[in-house]
Amino acid sequence: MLQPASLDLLIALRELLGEAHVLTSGDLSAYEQDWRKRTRGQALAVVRPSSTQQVADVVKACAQANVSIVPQGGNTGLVVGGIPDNTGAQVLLSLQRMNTIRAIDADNLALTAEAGCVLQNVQQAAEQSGFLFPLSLGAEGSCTLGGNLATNAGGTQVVRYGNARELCLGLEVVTAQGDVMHSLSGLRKDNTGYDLRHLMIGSEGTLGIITAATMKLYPMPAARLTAWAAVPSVAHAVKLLGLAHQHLGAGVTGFEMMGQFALRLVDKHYPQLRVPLWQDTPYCVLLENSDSESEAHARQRFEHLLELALEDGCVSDAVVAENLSQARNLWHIRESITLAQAEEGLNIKHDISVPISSIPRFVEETDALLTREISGVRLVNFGHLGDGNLHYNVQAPEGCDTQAFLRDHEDRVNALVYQSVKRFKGSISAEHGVGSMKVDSLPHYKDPVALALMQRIKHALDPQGLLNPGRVVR
Ligand code: FAD
Ligand code: 2HG
Ligand code: ZN
Repeated sequence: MLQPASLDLLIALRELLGEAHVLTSGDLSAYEQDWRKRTRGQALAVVRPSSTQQVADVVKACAQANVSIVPQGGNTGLVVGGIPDNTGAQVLLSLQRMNTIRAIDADNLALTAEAGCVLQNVQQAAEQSGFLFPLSLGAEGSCTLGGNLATNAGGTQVVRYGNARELCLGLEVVTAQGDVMHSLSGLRKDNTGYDLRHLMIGSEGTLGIITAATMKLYPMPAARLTAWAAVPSVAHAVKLLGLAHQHLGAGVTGFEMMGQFALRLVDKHYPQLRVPLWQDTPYCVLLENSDSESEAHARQRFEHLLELALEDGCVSDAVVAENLSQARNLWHIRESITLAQAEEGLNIKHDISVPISSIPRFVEETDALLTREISGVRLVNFGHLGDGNLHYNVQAPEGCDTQAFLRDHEDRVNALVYQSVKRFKGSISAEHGVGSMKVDSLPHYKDPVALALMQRIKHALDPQGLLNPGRVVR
């Protein structure tokens, strides 16, 4: 039975948005269940505003009723941060109808888009105007620009262009009080006080609701070449990264490493992708080289790099994609690891970063700890080596009951991995955020003064605790 106050709020929301955009019945799993299907919540209502003013009005109505709000974009987040809890008392605010590209300013190399724009649509809009919008990740067909900024998403081009944060010039945000902060300036320089844009980016919907953003564009490179290399060890992959930086300079736009078991899973679940070179090597690397001159220039520099790497022994074999379709297939293999892991069954994810120089020792020591502790454990190690960010995931031993594995081992596995991360001065969340999955671990691994400041900022901006409570900080 709904409380009278909740009923009043539903009436107010329907008046603001219309019946069709305040959902309380039917199949709401797309909004209430997380991408990995590990958690299901229940919302008082799913609301779908179509303008910044409507978002502000919804926030004001919720604030008056003291009802909390969970903002949601594409619901592809991996840390259970964008679904409601199971009380049936929260409003799930979907930004999906706010999907207009507002402007492209060619001379300022900038694009302004609403928060609910799907990332792939933003990339395509940039491309149609002759520009590159470089943010790229496996979920780009369904994640949204607002979600990317709220999580400070990384992806596969960070080594050259940075995270979502580095790409953002300005934001429009609805505050916890329902006011609108208009800061879509597109300025590259503005030192008029605290940078609230950077405070909002990565705040996972706990400080404000992003409704639009102005993002940087780049000239389209003349050529992009992709190579796939077998490397004898993680240390050799790091060495190859150094060589790539030295010989390709800013041309290095992607540098991904994939362990043999991660590729075995892709081969098992998606054999049509024909994973190259994986059977005889512990790790493979996917490298992308962008060139502002020509394809011939790019190929010559790339081949020179790979010759040096083969001579040096840090690469044992390599293939360079001959054309766009081969390059796309190589990237498709890399992007399919998450899906192949999901096909294999429930698993434990870690999205860690340590200084690149420490990656080989981190992997060696943590592999040894886990394999000693849990017999038969399978390690799915892959990720953005160019950024020092690994998805150091753990799959249950073959044939075991995965639910039981998670129940019996998840906390211990997390503690072992996080303590190892701490020893190497790393981060327990490099790109996916904290959400609710890591909120209780954070106090053990974050500087206590930094955490206390975060709590004070949260309280100052959202004193009623209405925006995505229980996520990031408690
Ligand atoms: P959601 O999942 O809807 O929300 C994520 C968080 O942001 C929640 O806390 C939510 O409350 C908040 N939020 C959403 N929209 C707003 C808004 N407008 N204002 C305020 N808060 C908001 N992530 C990476 O960083 N790099 C990767 O390479 C990567 N690859 C992925 C591959 C796959 C196959 C999948 C499933 C996920 C991957 N992710 C990756 C994780 C995920 O796609 C990103 O975190 C993405 O940025 C989330 O966007 P979204 O629109 O789906 O956000
Ligand atoms: C990626 O880099 C994503 O593919 C997902 O960040 C990582 O599945 C994962 O653990
Ligand atoms: Zn990633």
